[in-house]
Amino acid sequence: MTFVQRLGAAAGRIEQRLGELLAECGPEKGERPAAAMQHALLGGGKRFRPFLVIESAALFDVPIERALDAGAAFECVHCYSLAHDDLPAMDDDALRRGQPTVHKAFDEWTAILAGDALLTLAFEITARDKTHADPSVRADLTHLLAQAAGGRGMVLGQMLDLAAEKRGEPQQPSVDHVRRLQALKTGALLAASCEAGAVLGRASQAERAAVRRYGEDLGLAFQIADDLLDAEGDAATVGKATGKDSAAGKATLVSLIGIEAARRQLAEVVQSAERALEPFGNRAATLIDAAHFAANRAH
Ligand code: GRG
Repeated sequence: MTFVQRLGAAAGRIEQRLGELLAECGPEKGERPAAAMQHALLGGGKRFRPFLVIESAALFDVPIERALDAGAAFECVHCYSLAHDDLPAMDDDALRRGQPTVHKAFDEWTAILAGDALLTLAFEITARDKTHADPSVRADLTHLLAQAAGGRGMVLGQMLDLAAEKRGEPQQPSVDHVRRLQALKTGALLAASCEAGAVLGRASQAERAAVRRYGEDLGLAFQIADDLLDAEGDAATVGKATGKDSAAGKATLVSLIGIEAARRQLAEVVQSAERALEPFGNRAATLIDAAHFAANRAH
């Protein structure tokens, strides 16, 4: 099986489980938030974060069935962040995953509430005993996800991004500033997804730290690839508007150091991700493929 086939097969399982979890824990069918949450959560997306949870857990012999719910929780947070990011007050997008964004398909207040409900659903899932039999593992997962999503993680990254775009702060963003912003906005959830697999597998501290380091490099690679796609990709392939960063005068790694240097940095972080997984030998082959996929993706 190629990497893309493996990702696609996992995405099918994840999609199915997300639908089941929405039915089990989400609002009653027919209620307005249910339809909007479904729009935000189902029918598209690479499901890369749950895939990372599943594959990191597999390093520690955790079968996919025992990693699906934790992965689904990470995807709920990711989909909430996309629904909110697309709002007019934030990035103002009409297209996501080749479909109308949630506020275009419904309206703004519904998109805000559906996002809120998805974020909350994520923590309901990590707290459920179906997610893991051991309450200390559930508490660890909940803590990890909250830290990655919150005011020291993704929300702070989004805040820095919007402050730069809408308030011109800081006036001359440095490469370090952009890297920190991106590590928080995109990297925090990706790194935590990898770490969650180690939590599910009750990995040692050293193993957990190695998987985390891999996840941080992967997050950087993912974001540099996103900047390159925005600079070079076309909307039909990427599934959302491109060229937005330069149109908004946004500082990205690409705008600060140029396409060629960004490509070199991308290759370096992929190598660093590979090094982090050396202790796992051949068992880490799929995660190494995942780092290459994140770096070379076309959407
Ligand atoms: C609203 C608190 C809050 C945060 C939003 C995730 C995010 C933060 C903004 C999304 C903007 C963006 C395009 C970020 C770049 C990287 C990224 C997260 C891309 C989308 O993730 P993919 O490619 O999407 O995994 P799919 O559709 O495959 O799930």
